[in-house]
Amino acid sequence: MAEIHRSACPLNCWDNCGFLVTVENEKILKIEGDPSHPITKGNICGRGRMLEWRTNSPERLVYPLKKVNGVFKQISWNQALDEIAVKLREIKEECGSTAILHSHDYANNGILKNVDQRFFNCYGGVTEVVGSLCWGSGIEAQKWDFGNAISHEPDDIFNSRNIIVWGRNAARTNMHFYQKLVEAKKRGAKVYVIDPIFNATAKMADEYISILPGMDGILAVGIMKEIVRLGLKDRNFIQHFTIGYEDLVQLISTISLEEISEITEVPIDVISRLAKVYGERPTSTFMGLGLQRYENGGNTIRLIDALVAVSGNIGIPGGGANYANIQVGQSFSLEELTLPNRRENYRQFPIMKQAEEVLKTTNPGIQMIIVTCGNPLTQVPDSNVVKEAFSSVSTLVVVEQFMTDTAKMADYVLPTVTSFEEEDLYYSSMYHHYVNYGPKLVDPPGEAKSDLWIWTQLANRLGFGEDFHYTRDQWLKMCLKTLEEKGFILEKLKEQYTLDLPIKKVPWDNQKFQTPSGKYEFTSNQGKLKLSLPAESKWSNKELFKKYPYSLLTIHPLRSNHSQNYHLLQPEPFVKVEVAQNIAERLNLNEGDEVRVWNDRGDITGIVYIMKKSHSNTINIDEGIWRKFGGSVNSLTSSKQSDNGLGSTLYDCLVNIKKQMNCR
Ligand SMILES: Nc1nc2c(c(=O)[nH]1)N[C@H]1C(S)=C(S)[C@@H](COP(=O)(O)OP(=O)(O)OC[C@H]3O[C@@H](n4cnc5c(=O)[nH]c(N)nc54)[C@H](O)[C@@H]3O)O[C@H]1N2
Ligand SMILES: Nc1nc2c(c(=O)[nH]1)N[C@H]1C(S)=C(S)[C@@H](COP(=O)(O)OP(=O)(O)OC[C@H]3O[C@@H](n4cnc5c(=O)[nH]c(N)nc54)[C@H](O)[C@@H]3O)O[C@H]1N2
Ligand code: SF4
Ligand SMILES: [Mo]
Repeated sequence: MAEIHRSACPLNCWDNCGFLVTVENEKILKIEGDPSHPITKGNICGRGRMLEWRTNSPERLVYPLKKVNGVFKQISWNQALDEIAVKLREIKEECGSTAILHSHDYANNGILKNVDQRFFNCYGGVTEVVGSLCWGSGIEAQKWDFGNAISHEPDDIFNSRNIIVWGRNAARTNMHFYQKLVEAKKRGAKVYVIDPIFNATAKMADEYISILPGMDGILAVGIMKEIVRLGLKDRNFIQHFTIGYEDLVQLISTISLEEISEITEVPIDVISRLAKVYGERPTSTFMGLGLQRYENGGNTIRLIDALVAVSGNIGIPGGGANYANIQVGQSFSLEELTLPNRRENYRQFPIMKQAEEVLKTTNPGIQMIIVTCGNPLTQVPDSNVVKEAFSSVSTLVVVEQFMTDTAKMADYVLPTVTSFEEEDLYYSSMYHHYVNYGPKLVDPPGEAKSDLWIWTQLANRLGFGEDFHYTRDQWLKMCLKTLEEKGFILEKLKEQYTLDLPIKKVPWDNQKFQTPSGKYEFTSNQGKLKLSLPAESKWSNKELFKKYPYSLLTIHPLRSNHSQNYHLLQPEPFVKVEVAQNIAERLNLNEGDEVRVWNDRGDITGIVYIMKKSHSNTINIDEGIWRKFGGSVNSLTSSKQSDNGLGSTLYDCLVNIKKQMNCR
């Protein structure tokens, strides 16, 4: 008989939805939204529904595999784990433990997914990846300005008079925020979307502002100039709760509104109108992560934060510089779980530069890469270099559910479970403050095992098994240690399936910031605000712009979470090259034409679609597509780091495009 169980979405996403999962005869039949979830209220997206297929797919990896003479052979778990353990022991003895690179991302929001870090720390410490392809420069920027990157609770949007959606593709990537936007608009709020692409969120907005990619910080300067000129600044907030305002005043005097309009390609009257919108408090700003994947990304977020501060929209209901909500992740006792003090030695590579570092670093050189919760061959920038680096090491181990581009390159592939096959807690530090519980609902197919089981088995073989001998409840309680003191207990979460964390709902309402000065810092110890440009633009690199006159964005796909769903889609996916109308006109491109897009790093071919209202000279190819379907688009992107060091510059990318001759 079919039974319906409550559960949760494990995907790396803003929304962290509650699920109702139908199970019959030990099989997942259907995934729907849980109407009782306080935020996600029964609505989920196709990526969530497709987890049924991710679990039941005949393409699932179900046995450990070893590559012998270029061909994968099924082996036993004992053989796989024994051989990997021997290598780990030998490498540590001969070269030191940092000759191992742990390459990972955050493909699964389960808290126990962090146990891999405990394993590597207890092993002695390895080479770790630091920074983030995703949101790194924005988080760092908000830490400089506010001391932390935290957002208003979702329903606070109903207190806003105006809502600015700045570089967040809400209708596609953050559906419950989008639903709240629609509701807020119905209740009378005005919605403004600033984005180079006229996306589905722009369609519902009161006004769409199109901008040259990477120039948002300069636009924020223009808006601040107008706020000051029109006498709309919040004198009281600036005087009592901030430092460094004089530096900001000096900075905005170095550029004219005409210059700003020319650089950003936003008309002066629009800039002026936005100043009035900010002055008409409360105005909330919802920044997306698209904004900061540029070399100037940190400074861009800082200038937008400054705009929110100058206009007096910080610490008030309906306001806020909403970017991420890392107080969610910070609530857990992750150090209890990961044991960073157990490292005897460690080394760090910036995540975007991991491949270059593998190729050039010595003493010790990387002897082995272990990949968890990531698909670096498609997701890490400059993927031709990633391929070279990952083929250069003697042993590549990939823990996976499917034969991805990265898994294909591995020497050992270890099959892991999906979220319905193990128990975990799911949280996302991107949007809301609820944690969800996901019980184990079915057994895994074949010999697939949980990541936790794999680390435990390897730890047993390497002599630190006692650090892994806990029950699931004990593991989960370990993560909740500090929260339990505040009455947030596992038993209650298991009973209710979702609980809200005891965290700030309107950040900075007491005007006490977590910065060194305790104030909002226009000027931080880390540096002053600047007028900075992306690395690849007509204003910053004229030579490059002559060769490559178009900006390439590679935004998140509608129907896939990064690379996780492409192989499950019908009809089979292909590379869609979306071009601005002016490019189509200039190059005489029609929808359906095959084109080649290239730069010095690589090239890709795909089929033309025309974006009728988007910013001139902009191209988009959604990220995540596998090699067998024509990817990866990351063969074009740059591995440069952002200005504050922790972020990627994935969207800071100039390319050229050409119609392919039909030689068939
Ligand atoms: N469907 C779907 N949803 C997802 C994901 C997914 O893969 N698929 N991934 C999840 C993850 S991990 C993340 S990080 C989030 C990301 O969520 P978002 O931040 O919404 O996603 P992005 O695709 O990075 O792009 C956001 C928007 O930024 C715009 N943009 C790019 N450059 C600029 C610029 O210079 N200025 C301005 N103003 N806008 C710019 C893009 O055109 C796009 O509309 O989405 C999550 N949700
Ligand atoms: N060009 C371009 N590149 C991008 C981006 C972009 O906007 N443009 N976005 C960047 C962003 S925001 C992000 S967050 C990254 C995401 O990069 P990744 O996290 O690497 O991408 P995913 O495709 O989500 O997942 C990687 C793999 O993890 C596996 N996996 C899922 N669950 C588990 C599990 O429980 N255990 C293990 N061991 N594996 C599991 C999946 O099968 C999948 O193959 O990509 C970045 N790359
Ligand atoms: S991918 Fe995001 S929106 Fe879709 S079901 Fe999962 S958490 Fe919800
Ligand atoms: Mo991300």
